[in-house]
Amino acid sequence: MTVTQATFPRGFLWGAAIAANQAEGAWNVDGKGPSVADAINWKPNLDLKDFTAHMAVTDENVADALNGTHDAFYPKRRGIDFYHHYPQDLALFAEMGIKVLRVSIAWSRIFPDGEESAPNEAGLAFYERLFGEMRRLNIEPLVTLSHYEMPLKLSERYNGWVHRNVVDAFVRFSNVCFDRYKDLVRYWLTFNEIDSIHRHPFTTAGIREEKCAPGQEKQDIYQALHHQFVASALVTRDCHAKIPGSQVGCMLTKLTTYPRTCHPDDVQASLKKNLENLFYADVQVFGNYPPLIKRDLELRGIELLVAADDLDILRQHTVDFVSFSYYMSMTESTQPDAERTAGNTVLGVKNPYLPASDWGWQIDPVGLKISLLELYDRYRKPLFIVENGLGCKDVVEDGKIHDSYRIDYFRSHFEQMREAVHEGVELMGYTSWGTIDIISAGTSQMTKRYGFIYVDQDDEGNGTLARLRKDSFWWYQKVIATNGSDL
Ligand code: BGP
Repeated sequence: MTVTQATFPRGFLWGAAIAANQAEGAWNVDGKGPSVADAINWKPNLDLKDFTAHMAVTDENVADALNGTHDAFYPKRRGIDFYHHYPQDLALFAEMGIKVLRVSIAWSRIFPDGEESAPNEAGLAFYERLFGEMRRLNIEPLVTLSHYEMPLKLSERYNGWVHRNVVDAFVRFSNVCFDRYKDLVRYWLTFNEIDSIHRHPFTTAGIREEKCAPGQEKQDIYQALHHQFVASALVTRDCHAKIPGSQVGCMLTKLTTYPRTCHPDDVQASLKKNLENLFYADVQVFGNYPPLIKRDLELRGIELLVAADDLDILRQHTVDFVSFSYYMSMTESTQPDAERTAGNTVLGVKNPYLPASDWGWQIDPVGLKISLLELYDRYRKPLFIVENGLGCKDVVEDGKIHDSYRIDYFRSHFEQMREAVHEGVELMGYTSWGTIDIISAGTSQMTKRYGFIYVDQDDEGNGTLARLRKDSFWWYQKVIATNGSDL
C-alpha cells in the first residue's frame, strides 16, 4: 500500500490577516468617526500583568475620543498608517505570493455616527480602492465586518449591542458594503471572535458594564450576544441574496482546553470549557442554541428577549464555513495545587509540557491539529484558520531581523495543519495574524510583533514607519510557492 505524502490541497489559500483598528491609523481622516477601539485605555508603560487595564475604558477615554483631544499620543499609533501605505504594503504581500488577505471594514469609517441617513462616501471609496488593488494583484479579499470598530457614538447611545437598534444599524452597514463591493469581495466574516464579548465587552460589543443596571451585566452581555447572533444570520441572508457565490463564515477564538490531570473532575472541567467555547460557533453553524447552554442560562437566571422570528432567522441563515483564531491551547484543573497565571500572560492554568511566548501564550502546534480535527468532526463544514502567529520582540541588526524563532513556530504549526488535511480535514486556507507588524489588540503595543514584515514604530508611536522584510518573509514566500511542501 503506498503511503501518500501529506500535502495541502491545490488552490489552498495561503494568506495574511490584519484589522482596520490595528493597522489603518488615520483614525479621524476623511470623515471617519471614532470607534470603540479609539477609546481603549492606554498609558505608556502600563503594567502588562494588568491585562484588563489595557482593554478597559473610562469616561475620560470616551470623551477624548469623541472630542478628538487624545490624538496627542494614542490614535496615531492605532495602526501603521496602512490607510496611506496600503499600495506599498499590498506590493509586499504580493511579493510574498499570498493568495488571500483578511482585512476588516471599519464600521465607523462608513457610518461615523452609526445611524446617519447616508454613508460616508470617502470611507466607501477607500475600501473600493483597497479591494480593487488587491484584485489587481490577484489577492482575494477576506473581509471581516465587525472587528472592534463599532462607531463610538452608537455604542454610547445604546450601551453597545445591548439595544436591539444596533442590529438594524449593523445590518444596514453590512448591506451598504455588500452593494458597494459585490464585484470585489466574495469571502466575508461577520463578527471577529464573537466569543470575546465576555472577555472584553467594550471593544467587541460597545458595552460598558458600569452602564448596566447593577447585577444585570451578565444578562446584558448575553442579550447583546443574542443580538449579534441574529445580526450575523441576517447579514448572511443578505450577502447570499446580493452576492451570488459568496461565502460567509463565523469566526471563533479556538481555546482548546486540556485537563491538567486524568482526574475525572479535571476532565469534566475541561469539557465544560470546551463546550462553552464551541457554543458560539454552534449557534451560527447549527442555527440554534445548544440544549446545555440553554439550561446553563436558565440556571443562571438569564432570560433572553427573543423576538418572534429570531429563532427562525438563526435556523434559516447559517454560515458556509467555520473560521477561527488559534494562538495557544489552555489547561483546566480543579486541584488547588494547579499553578494559575492571569493578566496578559497565559490565561488560566500553566501546562508544564509547553513553552510559552514572552507574553505567556503557550505554544502548542499539536493543539492546532487537535482543534482542526475537533471542529471538522463537529461541524462537517470547510474550515479556515484566519489568525495564528507568534507575538514577540524582534531586534533589528544592520537592517535585518533574524527571526528564526518565528519560522520555527510557523513550521511546527504548518506541519500539524498538513497532517490534519491528510487525515481528512477540509481546510480552505490560512491567514497568519499580523503578517505585517501592527498594534496589539490586547496590549496596544507595537513591541508584540507578529509580522513577516517589520514596521519601524515603537510603543509610543515614534518611528519612520519604514517596512523591512524579516528572514521569515523569504521563508513564507517559499512555503507559499511550494504550497506548503517545503517547510
Ligand atoms: C485576537 C484578535 C486580533 C489580534 C490577536 C492577537 O484576539 O482577533 O485582533 O489582536 O488576538 O492578540 P494581540 O494583538 O493582543 O497580541
